[in-house]
Amino acid sequence: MTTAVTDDSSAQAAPDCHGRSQRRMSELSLQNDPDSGGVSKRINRQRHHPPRIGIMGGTFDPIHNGHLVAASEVAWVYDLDEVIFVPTGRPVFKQDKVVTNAEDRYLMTVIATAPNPKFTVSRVDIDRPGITYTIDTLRDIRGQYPDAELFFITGADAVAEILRWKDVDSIWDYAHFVAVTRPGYSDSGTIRRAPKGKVDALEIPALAISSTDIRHRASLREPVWYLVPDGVVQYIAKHGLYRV
Ligand code: DND
Repeated sequence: MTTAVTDDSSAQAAPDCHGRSQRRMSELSLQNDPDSGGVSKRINRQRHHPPRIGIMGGTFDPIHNGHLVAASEVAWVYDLDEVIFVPTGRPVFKQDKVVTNAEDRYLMTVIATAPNPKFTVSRVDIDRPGITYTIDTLRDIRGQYPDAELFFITGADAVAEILRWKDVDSIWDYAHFVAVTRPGYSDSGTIRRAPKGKVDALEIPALAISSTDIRHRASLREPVWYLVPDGVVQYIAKHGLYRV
């Protein structure tokens, strides 16, 4: 893995394997630097060459704070320059289920990610016709970022199924996989069965939030405040999503 690059020559802490201490030092010294020009300049100064890009794929029906914490935590630990959220078009494992139309899921993802300067949203899966497969997501993002180091972010439930994904043998060539787990989670064996070094497990603060539960609550008119960002609460209400 590439070591984090900073242009802060005063950073003296030895970087850990993910470059975290380098980043902390860089941020601290820039905060004290009267010429640093504030947050946006600080972020620009930290970009890596090649860029380190996270990809958070999901149905996002709807996107919730568990997804956002997972992406934020991986971005921090792996010192990513950007996390691209990629809402699925037609999710392969949910063909027998009702899924909210792609434009609503896309817009909720844009609203939820807007406040974070490192978060962006891609339409590649929505605009590609047919069933959504991660191998195609990775090919498309690789085409847009030919030099980048790619990190695909998954929850523990998704990674447990990864060996059943389309073209799984080729998937590993495109990205490093980071499986976020709740404290105390014990891996079902998927990570051990994946090619060596291709999947990391990263423990993140547990947020017992699921899209299924949010849809259920919304269908009963129960509050979903603080499970999803405020703008998503309002989008769900305004468009009458998940009402039965
Ligand atoms: P989901 O439908 O699980 O998304 O899809 C996740 C990704 O897997 C998408 O990019 C799919 O295209 C891809 N996939 C699935 C199946 C087959 C194939 C590809 C294939 O190529 O053959 P959700 O919206 O339900 O969840 C998004 C992510 O967030 C998942 O990784 C999920 O595990 C995770 N997550 C949480 N992480 C932390 N805290 C929570 C979470 N709830 C869900 N509370």
